[in-house]
Amino acid sequence: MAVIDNVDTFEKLLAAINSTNSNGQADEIRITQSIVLTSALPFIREDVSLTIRGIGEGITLSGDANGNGINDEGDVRIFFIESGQITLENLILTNGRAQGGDGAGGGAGLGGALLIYNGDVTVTNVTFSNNQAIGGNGLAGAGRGGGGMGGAGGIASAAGRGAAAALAPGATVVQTGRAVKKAPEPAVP
Ligand SMILES: [Ca+2]
Ligand SMILES: [Ca+2]
Repeated sequence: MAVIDNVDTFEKLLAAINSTNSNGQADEIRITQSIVLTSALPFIREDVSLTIRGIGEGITLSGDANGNGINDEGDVRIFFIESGQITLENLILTNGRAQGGDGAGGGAGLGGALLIYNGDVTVTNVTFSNNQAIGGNGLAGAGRGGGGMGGAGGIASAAGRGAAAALAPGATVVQTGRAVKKAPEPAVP
């Protein structure tokens, strides 16, 4: 098992995900400082199992990529889980943003903090706060695509489009411990 300790910057977190994804081992990434993502992280395509754990109280991962302290355009989703047995533990996920693509009808914005495309995900003692999922802009004023629907306070059910988290059909998630919305997560119709 590979343990990557003292992850305290965005660059280290990015490198840790890239190195654990395909190393043939079960891994643990230990985050020791709160981190603001400056761009989207790599997809998690873990080959065995991976635990991402905050060490200590109040370890926060923020999607506030443009660094202005609010959740707005230019911010990013925090985790995209494509595969693997994944555990997220002792973390606060905040200011994550999923923005659907623009175009005819507009794309759905899925899972502001956490999008689980596939895999088995366990979420333990994780707080979701101030995340948004926003549909893209449609053509000719047709309006926005589906976004921010359902599950604003936690993890949406299959095919949900939750502001905090969304699961694709077939993905599974187990949630234990704290998972509390701290601030309103506006849904954009
Ligand atoms: Ca691995
Ligand atoms: Ca921002």
